[in-house]
Amino acid sequence: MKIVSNVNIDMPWQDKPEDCNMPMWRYSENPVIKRNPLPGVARIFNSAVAQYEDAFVAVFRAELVDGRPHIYLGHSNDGIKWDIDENPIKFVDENGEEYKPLYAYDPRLVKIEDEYFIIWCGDFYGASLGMAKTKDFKTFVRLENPFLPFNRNGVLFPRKFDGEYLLLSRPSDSGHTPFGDIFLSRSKDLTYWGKHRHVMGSGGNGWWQTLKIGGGPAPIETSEGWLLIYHGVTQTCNGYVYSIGSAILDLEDPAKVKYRCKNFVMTPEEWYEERGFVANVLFPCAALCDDDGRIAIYYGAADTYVGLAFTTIDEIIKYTIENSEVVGDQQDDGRM
Ligand code: BMA
Repeated sequence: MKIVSNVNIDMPWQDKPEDCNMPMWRYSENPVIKRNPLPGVARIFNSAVAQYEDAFVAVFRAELVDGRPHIYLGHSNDGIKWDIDENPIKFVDENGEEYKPLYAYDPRLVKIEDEYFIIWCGDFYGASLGMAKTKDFKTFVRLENPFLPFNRNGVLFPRKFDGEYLLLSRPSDSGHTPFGDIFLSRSKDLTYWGKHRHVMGSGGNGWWQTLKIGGGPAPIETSEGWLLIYHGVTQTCNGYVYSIGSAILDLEDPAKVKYRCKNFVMTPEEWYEERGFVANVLFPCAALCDDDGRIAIYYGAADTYVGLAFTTIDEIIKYTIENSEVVGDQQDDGRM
């Protein structure tokens, strides 16, 4: 299996424990970011990591002591111990004027050619996608909002397709959204987005994802297709439960689902996933992968902590294919 890696330095890793019978396993020292990580910040979770030069950078969703989320920058040599800036990232607009999001959460961080893009959910008269780019992690240029409200879970593909950027998103409402499918949109200039396609819906036979789904880390390119790690939500009498799932999208046309795992690959089990500000939430936002096919996933746990989980490309692709059930995803006729 070939993989397009995004890391060429040592990255966090632990081999699969012998007693683990799932395709993804947790870091034994989780959570990697604990409560009250810096003055004025109560919790960090749902955050993204990437290699920058010979180390790692992170964009953290930091929930302040007034309850509002903002994005903070962090640096780390090993991807585990983090130096986190004391203040939120300062954005400028394309004219160099300061731009301060009212709030910003659930950032993804994606490198495309020599630029890094941060995509988050912010306020544009309701929950909407925000986007910024940087080359040096010093100047962050905020771009136009890609879509009208309401939308969440914006995830760029790590390369262009015939000169076009591809963005996954999940149209939503402005609250706790009891529905939601993943869509794909294209843009030549990161300003005007179109050629929208439906990728996959909630539901199917996997009961863990019946309510809504949303993209997670930037998809990983493999010879089998694009590995999409995402979150799926089910509703219980005690509230929503967020698990992690996997699918493989067509390499040339990622709006087509080749395989979709009917089982979750990870679901809340540990104390830091079941107990916190919002219990029972696993929210993956980033995946590091090296040339050996090792994958390290950063996920938010219970809207309170950052956790790390591992898999390998062979393991997760095999599990996804063996347990695949593509249900109701390819019914585009007369709808596009
Ligand atoms: C979603 C988002 C996530 C959060 C999740 C569970 O709607 O707001 O940031 O982790 O709810 O509370």
